[in-house]
Amino acid sequence: SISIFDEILLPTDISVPTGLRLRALRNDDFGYLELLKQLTSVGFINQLVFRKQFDAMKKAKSYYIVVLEHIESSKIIGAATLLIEFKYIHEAGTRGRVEDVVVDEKMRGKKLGALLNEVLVEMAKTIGVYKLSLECKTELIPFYNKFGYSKNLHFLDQRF
Ligand code: 16G
Repeated sequence: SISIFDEILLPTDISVPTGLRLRALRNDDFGYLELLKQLTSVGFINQLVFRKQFDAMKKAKSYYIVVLEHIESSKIIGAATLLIEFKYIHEAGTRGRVEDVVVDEKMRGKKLGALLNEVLVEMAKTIGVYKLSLECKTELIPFYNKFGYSKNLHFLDQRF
């Protein structure tokens, strides 16, 4: 199988609990979709569509989808995405966005969300982004404050 990014970028100084493995998303990780369903609507995606989207993200070279695998069951029980945007501002800098952070219901309360966030912050620093941001529900603001984020701009969206 193929990884979505070069795992050399994964930090080595963050300890992962025994029985779990931190790695990049792979093109046969269809179970990732089941996990995403715990975050929001996924809809019906077959394996072909999963692969097509994976290939597009891999080609873009800006999608760092990190997953936590439960080794014994081979299940993905946590995931988070670091997305890199290319800019002209800030001396043709890059901006990082943290997206789709989710930990399996059954695995909550083990600080795995914190682990994923620390990993993404480390990776963003290594890549050299000038800022890192995310969107979250009001009740999660105190959680994200712990990883260096503070409330700044207002976020507006429109849905189609
Ligand atoms: C949260 C996520 C965002 C995700 C969105 C999905 C984090 C930090 N934020 O805001 O990445 O895309 O939920 O919700 O994980 P939606 O389906 O309402 O857009």
